[in-house]
Amino acid sequence: MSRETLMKTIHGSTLTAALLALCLALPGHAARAAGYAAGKLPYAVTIDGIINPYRVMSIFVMPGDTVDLTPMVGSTGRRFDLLADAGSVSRDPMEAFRWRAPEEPGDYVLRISPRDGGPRMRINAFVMVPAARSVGERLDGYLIGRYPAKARKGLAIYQPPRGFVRVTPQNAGMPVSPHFTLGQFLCKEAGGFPKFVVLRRKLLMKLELVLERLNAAGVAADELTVMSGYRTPAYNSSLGNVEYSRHQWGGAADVYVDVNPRDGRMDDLNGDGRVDRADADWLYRLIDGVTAKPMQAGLIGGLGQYSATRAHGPFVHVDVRGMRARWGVPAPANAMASRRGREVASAGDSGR
Ligand SMILES: [Ca+2]
Ligand SMILES: [Ca+2]
Repeated sequence: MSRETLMKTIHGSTLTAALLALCLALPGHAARAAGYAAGKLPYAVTIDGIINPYRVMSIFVMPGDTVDLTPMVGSTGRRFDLLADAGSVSRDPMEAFRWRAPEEPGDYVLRISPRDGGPRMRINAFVMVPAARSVGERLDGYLIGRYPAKARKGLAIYQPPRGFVRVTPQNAGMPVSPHFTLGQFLCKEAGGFPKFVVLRRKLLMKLELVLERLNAAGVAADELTVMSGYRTPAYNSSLGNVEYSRHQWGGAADVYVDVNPRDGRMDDLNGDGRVDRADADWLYRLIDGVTAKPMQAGLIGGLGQYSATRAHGPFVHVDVRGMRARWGVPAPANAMASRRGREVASAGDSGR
């Protein structure tokens, strides 16, 4: 793919003082374990309405899509530049940038930099290959399978994806957020490159929040192990999993903490000398409150907890389906959970 360098520079500035207040209210100032940094900048940028405080973030768009990027500078008067290595950039009357993605699928880079110096924000822009290019159940030879013909409850989040991110050995290691790489979310289906993945920015933001919360709780972890991220419908079906698993829409991850010792299994998070369901319970409870603040309301979703089996250690499922769902609720929380019976009961048909 040609990489004609098209550098567009336009300055942006301002929003309201109210937005700045929101920006300053972002979490990240709690005590953290040594060696971990949340990867946040001293400013934030709203990307299509979602506030991003991270030094690196990703957007997943279709060819020709437009994305609005608005630095949140409040009354500080700071001005910013946006440089894109492809596509076109304009500035709207609200002093926000609008980037139009190129027609050619691929991965591109946007950089937002304060004019008065300071660290830049890097946004990796993945222009997806349209699903319409599929031949049968395959895209460029890679088996995707068939998405459910009917969206669950008619919800838009269950419509088949419009496109897929092409993953090669060259871009699999690309960071998609400060502590996660694109390749971590690949489907576990065997086979060679190119592969394709669907991933949602909200999931990355939620996983970063979880990592931050872990460190605030004294667990010195600079990564989460993603046991399962994206699943193609073909792979999901081969697992015998529920038809509408959020993994198929790139909005779910099964994760555990494996840094001490790094042995391929969950760590002893609750410090009782054993690795078992109680550690998944511990992680579940930590994640349960991660979207409690109004700021994080956009990241709500499902949370489920799983015991170890012969095939895997204990882990926790996290997703950003946009509504609350809970399953595998830890025992001491059951009394509270039964009072929210409908939520727990409804999780069964929409879990994993
Ligand atoms: Ca471990
Ligand atoms: Ca334990």
